[in-house]
Amino acid sequence: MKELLKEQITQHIEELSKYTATLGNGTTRLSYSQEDLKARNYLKGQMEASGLTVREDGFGNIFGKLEGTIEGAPSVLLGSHFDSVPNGGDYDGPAGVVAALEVAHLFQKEGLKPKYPLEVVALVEEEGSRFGGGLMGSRGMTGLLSEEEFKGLQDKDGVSTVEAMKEIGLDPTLPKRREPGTIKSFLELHIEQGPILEEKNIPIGVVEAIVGLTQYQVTVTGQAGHAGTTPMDRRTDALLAASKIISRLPELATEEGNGTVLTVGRMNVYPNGANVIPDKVVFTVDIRSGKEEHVQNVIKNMERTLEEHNDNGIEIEAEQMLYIQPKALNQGIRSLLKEMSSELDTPYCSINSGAGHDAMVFSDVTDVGMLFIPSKAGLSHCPEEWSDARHIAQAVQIFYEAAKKLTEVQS
Ligand code: HGY
Ligand code: MN
Ligand code: MN
Repeated sequence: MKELLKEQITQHIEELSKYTATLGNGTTRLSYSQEDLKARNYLKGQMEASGLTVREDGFGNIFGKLEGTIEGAPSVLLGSHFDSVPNGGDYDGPAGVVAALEVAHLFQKEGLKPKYPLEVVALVEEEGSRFGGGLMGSRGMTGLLSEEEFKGLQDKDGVSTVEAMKEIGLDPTLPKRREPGTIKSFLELHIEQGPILEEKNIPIGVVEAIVGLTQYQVTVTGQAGHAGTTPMDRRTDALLAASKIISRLPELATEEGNGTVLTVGRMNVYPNGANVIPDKVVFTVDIRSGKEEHVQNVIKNMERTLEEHNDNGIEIEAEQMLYIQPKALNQGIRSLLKEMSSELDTPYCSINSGAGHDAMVFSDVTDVGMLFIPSKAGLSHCPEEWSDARHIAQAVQIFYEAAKKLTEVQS
């Protein structure tokens, strides 16, 4: 079974990797893009082929459901996201969606009759690459993102979520928020995106906790001017001010210590002309730590740093796009995943997540379990990202055994 499963997984990943706006230079699959639509149609086809009832919600999240024998019972939900960062890898998100597809396929092949429904989900906009913030599909489902906030989101060209959905034929009027009582548990496979499992040569990580994270969008405003005729002492240069701020921010995380990290990952300069003094700079600040107090401290010190530079005509605004506390995952499911790994003679270890995941959002409303598999050279969010289909197959088998218990398959 393993070899066939591995082949099937490889095929899924290869097919999904074609749906990118940057073929040959990593996966760029933004939410509600043409690449999203192609991946969406593929995933829906695979769900239907496994006998699942397929639907989409008002965010464009895709669900494939195998009904249970208990009428109206909550689902055991498995899945991950299928959007990407710009020029990202083939596995961040899709590894988890593909694993969920294959668990459902095994349920169909074995003719299993679960008491509780088994449901596969492919989530949108986890990365926030198009509309900012991130974890949009799962936050929308759980009510962490309101309908108004969702409708107010726009991409860098001013296209709203609702307009973008309609452009690929999605219906934003479909039900959005999912009643918490309709999810019995949530399982997510994800690539580790770090070096630990590979260095330990262990195929499976059982995730114990996920870091807390926040993301800000900072706007620095100055005055545009002519690069040649404006004396140096008469400038209000937004890019110069932003550069001074950005050079200081990473030190705030280093000074906080305890594994706290800070990243300025995206920056736009306006009007972006070589002979024009910039009048506006917009950049992002991503702060994470295992303990909430460290995130809070860095936020406080960042705000103080911004205040210090808010002078001489420079104006600074900081908008919080996302804030999620650190999350410990469900003890019962962690134990179940360890037990199933042992029964399958699959080596595993406990691990914490430095990356954010939809699992951390669902942990507010249901019991959540998460498995990691090794990332080659610990690389992710880049075209070099790679994981072994054999490890995905091992995770599928663990989830398959766990899902049989969680859905209370009738023997
Ligand atoms: O940013 C993250 O941790 C995830 O890849 N969205
Ligand atoms: Mn991811
Ligand atoms: Mn990611």
